Amino acid sequence: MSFGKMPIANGFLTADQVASEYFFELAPAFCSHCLMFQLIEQPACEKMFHDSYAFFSSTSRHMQMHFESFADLVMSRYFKGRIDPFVVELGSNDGIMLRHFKDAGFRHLGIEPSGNVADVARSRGIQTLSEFYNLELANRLVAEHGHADAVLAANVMCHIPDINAVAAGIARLIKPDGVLLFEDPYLGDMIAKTSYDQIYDEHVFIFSAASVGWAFGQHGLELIDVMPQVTHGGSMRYVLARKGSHPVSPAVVALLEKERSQGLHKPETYAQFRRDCEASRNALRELLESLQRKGKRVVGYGATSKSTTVTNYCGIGPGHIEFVSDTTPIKQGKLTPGSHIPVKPYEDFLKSPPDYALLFAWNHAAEIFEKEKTFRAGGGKWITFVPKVGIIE
Ligand code: DWN
Repeated sequence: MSFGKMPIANGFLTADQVASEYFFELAPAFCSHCLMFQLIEQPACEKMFHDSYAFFSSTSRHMQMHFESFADLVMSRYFKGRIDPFVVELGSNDGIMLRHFKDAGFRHLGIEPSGNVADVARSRGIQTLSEFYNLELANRLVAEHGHADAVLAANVMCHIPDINAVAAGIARLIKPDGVLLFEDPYLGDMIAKTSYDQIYDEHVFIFSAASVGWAFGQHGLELIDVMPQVTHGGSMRYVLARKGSHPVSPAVVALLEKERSQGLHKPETYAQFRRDCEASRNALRELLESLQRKGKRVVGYGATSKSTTVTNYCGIGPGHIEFVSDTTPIKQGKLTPGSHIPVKPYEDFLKSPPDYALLFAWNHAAEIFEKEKTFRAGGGKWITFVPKVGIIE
């Protein structure tokens, strides 16, 4: 299916950059052979991940707690009995997870190609290299640091188009009994909730247990455990190890069966998903247009990467939304990619609360609703679009 012409999801821009804005066709596809759901065309990595990358992981308090518990799990379950373990994290961003390994005194290394977020990690004393991960880098790491006990990645693996180069690099880097743990938005959740906004330039793959098992199986790695996560609107944590080195949890077998009963292996499921996306787009546009006709003020909440797909696919612009509020300084004062809605600091939302707030950061709903009780109490209403378009009165 095609979502049409799309800009870089995190390509927040100034007015003078509008004329030269880059677009590509956002068109995902499903392969019934390897069961992968992926983009057909992806912009060059350097267009997306660079020294002014706009997303800093530590902007959410709930995500900080999530990564602390991820690190605790690795230390308590996978470091047990190991002498001087070494952990490598791919796409370590501002060090939100690795800081816990550093604080506990473990050997650690982050690989983060976006220089600005990597600098934040380095300033916190977290060992970080700004490079793209591949087999060549894996060879260098092994020569300089030895093999890793655990390789971690959170919301990163689905961003790397050359999955074979990364899988080969991980197979090279981990010890014979080492593990790979990674988590990403889960295909089963995206299909069930019509959360099509998970699809954008950075997310070249939306994984399932079946597609992960197939892709990493090509490199001698086997899925040994799976752990569903509530983060990012429904994610899956995958644990892999060298084939035969660890027992396979019954949770893997159960999830593979569940995916078949959900029809994730069938092309018809994706044909229905396309119809669901179209219905969601029409409903959101109609809702925003009716509010516009009534003269209501609508503000977007969270200038997320995901919202780039929503605004561009649904044709939402400054006529529908006055501004998008976001706490990230690098996004403020800029325009949203493609749709060119001004992004303003959160203080503007507080100063002049709108009639309606369109919850672009729906994956952080629990944290945001808790924080925004005054907005609700003052008569403000939330608009959501996942799993269904509607107003929360
Ligand atoms: O995979 C990815 C995920 C993990 O993070 C990346 N490709 C990029 C990014 O995706 P996203 O931009 O859709 O992530 P979030 O976490 O949904 O973005 C939330 C945005 O909302 C941030 O810009 C921060 C902002 N925010 C806010 O203004 N007030 C967030 C919260 C919780 C808030 O209270």
